[in-house]
Amino acid sequence: MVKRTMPHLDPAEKQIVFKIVYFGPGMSGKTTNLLFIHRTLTDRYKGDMLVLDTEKERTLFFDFFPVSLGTVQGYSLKFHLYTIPGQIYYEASRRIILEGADGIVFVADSRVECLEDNIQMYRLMNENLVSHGIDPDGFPVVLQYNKRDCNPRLRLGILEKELGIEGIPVTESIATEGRGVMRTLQLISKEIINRFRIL
Ligand SMILES: Nc1nc2c(ncn2[C@@H]2O[C@H](COP(=O)(O)OP(=O)(O)OP(=O)(O)O)[C@@H](O)[C@H]2O)c(=O)[nH]1
Ligand SMILES: [Mg+2]
Repeated sequence: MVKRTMPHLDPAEKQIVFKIVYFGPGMSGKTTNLLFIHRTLTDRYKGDMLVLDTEKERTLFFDFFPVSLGTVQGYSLKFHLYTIPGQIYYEASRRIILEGADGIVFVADSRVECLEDNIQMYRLMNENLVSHGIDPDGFPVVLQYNKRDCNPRLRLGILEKELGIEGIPVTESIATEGRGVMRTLQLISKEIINRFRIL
């Protein structure tokens, strides 16, 4: 049976919480995306950022922070942003962090030598979703081609073609400069809210 994901409704607190997970291979720029978002938002919209067990730039469990995005019919809308550890042997952590996700930003590494890592991690992500009872078809995912400043780089469209996922929303970014980062967050938020409306 395919489980429907639901955001976390908290009538007592009058808030709706959506969970967004930044997924992707090791070193693709997931933590860099979150750090930029955290720096960019003013205090009114964000909570503290939690960066757990980071050693030499690698995420060993997860990064997290909450974002507030105004109110809808008296409910405050919150997004909880998480990153997963991209190193291949942290599969168990990825599985735990993905639980209850309402949407995913897949941060791909545009360097040509990363083609296989991107494909492998995307497939692992889909297997992970299925293990949580979620059908990857129709689940909100934005594909972010990060590191567009690197050369030689993957041409746009190659991952969608290799993975058979044509039609998914795509962004380009240079997370270290913040380019494309907020646009990616806007896109995934929109995807999640649109889906929530029709559920
Ligand atoms: N040139 C370039 N470097 C980037 C870009 N985004 C991130 N980086 C660099 O890539 C390295 C890895 O970035 P992280 O954000 O730590 O990668 P991650 O995806 O969180 O990696 P894990 O936690 O190991 O899964 C860092 O040195 C970043 O500065 C980019 O757009 N261009
Ligand atoms: Mg990281």
